[in-house]
Amino acid sequence: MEVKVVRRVLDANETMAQENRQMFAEKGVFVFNLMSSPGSGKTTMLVETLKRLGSEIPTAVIVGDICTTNDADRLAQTGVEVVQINTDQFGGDCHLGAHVIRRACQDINLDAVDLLIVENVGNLVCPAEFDMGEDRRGVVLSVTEGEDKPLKYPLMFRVCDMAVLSKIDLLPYLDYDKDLAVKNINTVNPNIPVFCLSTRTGEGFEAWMEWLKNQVAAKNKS
Ligand SMILES: Nc1nc2c(ncn2[C@@H]2O[C@H](COP(=O)(O)OP(=O)(O)O)[C@@H](O)[C@H]2O)c(=O)[nH]1
Ligand SMILES: [Mg+2]
Repeated sequence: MEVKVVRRVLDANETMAQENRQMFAEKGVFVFNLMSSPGSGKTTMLVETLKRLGSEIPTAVIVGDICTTNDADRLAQTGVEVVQINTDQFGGDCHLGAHVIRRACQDINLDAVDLLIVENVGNLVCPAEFDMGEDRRGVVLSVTEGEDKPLKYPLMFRVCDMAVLSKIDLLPYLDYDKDLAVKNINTVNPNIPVFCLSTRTGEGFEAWMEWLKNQVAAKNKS
């Protein structure tokens, strides 16, 4: 019985995700869903990304958290349009479902943006199960989380198109095997690029920015 209920929730989400995908295609918006456990550095990385993008690509951000507008406030300081979703209004969900994204898009002028970035609720499990109609998914894993997390939470790494190994400025202070972490990510998903970067020092940022810009350009061409 319970399994059927869960199935229905996922089916309903899938239907709405396809409708979202159609809407994003019609509007010519590339949608990137960024996921990770809480505190791995998503907001910090996005703030730096938006600063570096400047006016090059018109961008909007949807940010999900259970409570507070802290992240939206940080992101809005870059000047981009930001919509905060607090999932406690939707039962405290640990992820952003397709219906929530649809609702948030009503507050964004999709005709005016080419890139929509979604910072998902901090969680390495649930967000991986919910398609929102995005074009690409990314996962951030910080070096303080241990090398083994891709093996422990494989679905998240399997559904993603890229991964970021964040906070590499901390490596000198840690007993952490960066190569093993990258190997574990590629064991779960052999084809995805892994960007090792630090928002603190800017190391590795160019490669990630280039990947993002190429993805947006590829969608605009198609
Ligand atoms: N040393 C270091 N700290 C970072 C880096 N990126 C983020 N942080 C810190 O990690 C904490 C969590 O970052 P935040 O962006 O809020 O993570 P989120 O929960 O994934 O959005 C904050 O205290 C950040 O200052 C980094 O590249 N290096
Ligand atoms: Mg955040």
